[in-house]
Amino acid sequence: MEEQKDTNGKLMTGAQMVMEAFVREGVDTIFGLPGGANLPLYDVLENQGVGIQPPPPGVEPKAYPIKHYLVKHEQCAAHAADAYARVTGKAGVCYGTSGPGATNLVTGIATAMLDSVPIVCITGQVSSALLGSDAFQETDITGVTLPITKHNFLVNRTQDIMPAIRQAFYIAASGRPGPVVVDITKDAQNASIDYEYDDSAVRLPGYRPEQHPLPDELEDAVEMIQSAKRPIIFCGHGIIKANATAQLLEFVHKTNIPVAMTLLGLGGFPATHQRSLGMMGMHGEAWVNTAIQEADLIIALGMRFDDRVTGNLKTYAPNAKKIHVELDPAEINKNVKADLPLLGDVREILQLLNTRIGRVQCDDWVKHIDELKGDSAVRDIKDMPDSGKLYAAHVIHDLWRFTEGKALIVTDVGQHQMWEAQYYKHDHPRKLVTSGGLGTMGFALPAAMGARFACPDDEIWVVAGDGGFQMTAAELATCSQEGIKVNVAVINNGYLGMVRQWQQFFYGGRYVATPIKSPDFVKLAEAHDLKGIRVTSRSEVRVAVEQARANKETTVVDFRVEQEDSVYPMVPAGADLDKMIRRPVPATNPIYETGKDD
Ligand SMILES: Cc1ncc(C[n+]2csc(CCOP(=O)(O)OP(=O)(O)O)c2C)c(N)n1
Repeated sequence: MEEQKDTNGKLMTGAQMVMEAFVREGVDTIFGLPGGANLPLYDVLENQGVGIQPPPPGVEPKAYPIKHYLVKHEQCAAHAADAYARVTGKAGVCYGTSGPGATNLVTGIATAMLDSVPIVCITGQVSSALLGSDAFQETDITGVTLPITKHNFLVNRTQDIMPAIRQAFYIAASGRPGPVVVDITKDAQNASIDYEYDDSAVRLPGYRPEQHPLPDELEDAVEMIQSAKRPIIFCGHGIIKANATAQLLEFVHKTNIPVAMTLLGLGGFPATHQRSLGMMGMHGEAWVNTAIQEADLIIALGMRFDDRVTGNLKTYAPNAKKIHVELDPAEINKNVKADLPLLGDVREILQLLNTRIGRVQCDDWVKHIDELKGDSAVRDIKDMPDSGKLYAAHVIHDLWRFTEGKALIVTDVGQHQMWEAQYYKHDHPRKLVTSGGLGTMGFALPAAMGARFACPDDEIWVVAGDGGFQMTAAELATCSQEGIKVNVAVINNGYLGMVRQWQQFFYGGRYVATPIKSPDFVKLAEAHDLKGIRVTSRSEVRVAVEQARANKETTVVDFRVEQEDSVYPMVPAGADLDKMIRRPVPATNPIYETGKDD
């Protein structure tokens, strides 16, 4: 390609353009791993920051004000970018080289897609002359990621780089957010051209991310809400994404309607609020699921009626009219028929409703739900006397107490994830990072690294199972190399616990391929120049938490918990929502042994 001058009289390469676009998009952190096809993008990171945008005061003129963090596996780069986005609300960025680098990103991309998280993944691609020739490390990554991205681009001309990246950030973050891949051929990264930055608003014909409800629909909603006798509000992930917690609180204070949360909605409404009912669904609170089946109105805010939330659709909330507030038209009537869809930004819609709404006469209903709690407290394992045994619920409950509910928790996937949801009471949004939709084991540790850079002042705890932790435990080396401080609580039960639980309940207790042997996690931490602590009884939990907090380096706490405990309640997959398997009451439960109280 013919070389030309840029607007400052300097040549600009495609790789420099990527960085220039990043600076303008406010990118400060990239997670990735280099290879042949993205080397120009790496070289420019530290050596050629001399583009059209001068660096801010105090920054070396030859370096861009962007820090790259080297991971051990590209999947982890995508998870780190994902968590960065979940806690900041702005797009996270990751890099992978062509071929295996790009395909390693796939699980992270799918995780972000299922939870509507904005990430921009830049992959290196073989040079354009080699495209389609099965060149070394060539993979059609735009083809591979088509169903798991909101959009993707293959860029093989330098002049197309800047527009593609600007569009990628716009698409990733606007409307219902999601991941975008920009695959850039190596020759496009290397070539230099003259370029004038176009800072006009990105316009994409046919893409209309904004929706607004009609005034008539709002009036209908007010009427339905005002005349309800047994209403429930559902707080979904959309509340957190739209930063609508304050508007939801106002709505609840005005109407007095109780609120149930989805897993990803936890923290969108304060867990300790008087009107908070807790989580719904497969491992939701028993009284919540029962109340949903008895409700006469559901006001669903920014959620998508996932099968883990509804159970059997045929019998789901049979008496309830449904108002579904949602940004993505594709979600309306997808799983559950909406009597009144309100399309638009949930924050804006709540603001509009708040100007029209008043108190709803549902005191009897609130009292009834309280009664539904019935014997739940006596079944609650956290309230049992200390029998000398350590239960996962104890660990999470104590972690909540000792961190005063203020830590940012990043979970993996499995039983521990559900116990976290039940026992760590989140009062603030963006303080729980968890893979809800895809349920990706291995997510937690790399995601915690991303959260670390997004929230340097937060106390961060990974809560992971012994199975999932081992999937990405190599990132302990990244924590060590990059000086990343997080605390890791491994809920070590010697099993792929959630699958073991399914085998116990539904496969006659035949534990095929679920018992697992793990390394000594204390030694594993020490092998990475990090700290490790082992805990085998409840009385040791406090000291371990305090020590981990005090250590400067990442600390792994190996909590050796009861091996065959299960998460209750449980709605078997596809069963009616109120047909739950309950934790046996203590006297009849063989796993309890009475011991002296502490
Ligand atoms: C990548 C991936 N593979 C398989 C699964 C299926 N799966 C869901 S939970 C689970 C067990 C998790 O075990 P562990 O990490 O030890 O956590 P625990 O359930 O014991 O808390 C498995 C295998 C998954 N969610 N993700």
